[in-house]
Amino acid sequence: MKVLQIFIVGYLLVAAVGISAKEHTVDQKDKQFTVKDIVIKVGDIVNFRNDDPFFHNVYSLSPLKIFDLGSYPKGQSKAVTFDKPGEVEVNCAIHPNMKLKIKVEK
Ligand SMILES: [Cu+2]
Repeated sequence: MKVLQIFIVGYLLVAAVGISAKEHTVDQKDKQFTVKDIVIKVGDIVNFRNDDPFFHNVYSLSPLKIFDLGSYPKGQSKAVTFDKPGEVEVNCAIHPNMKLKIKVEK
């Protein structure tokens, strides 16, 4: 009986974690991010996919999440996990007009 209880608790924990972390995809297309604003939850992953026939270099200097994905070509995607609540502005080092705001909610 004890074994069954441990099994059920373990299953519920795995299920809870699985539900809480979502994946989102933001494309880079025609020198723009395909969305200007996105609202996600803490722990979510955003995939930045290049859909243009030239390079993009997605980065952020926002204190909440500083990252630089480097430049990568069409068809490639890089993922970032957002682990704290707040706001992040994402830009492209090659195309200064590209802007994306990510709101990370608790
Ligand atoms: Cu770009």
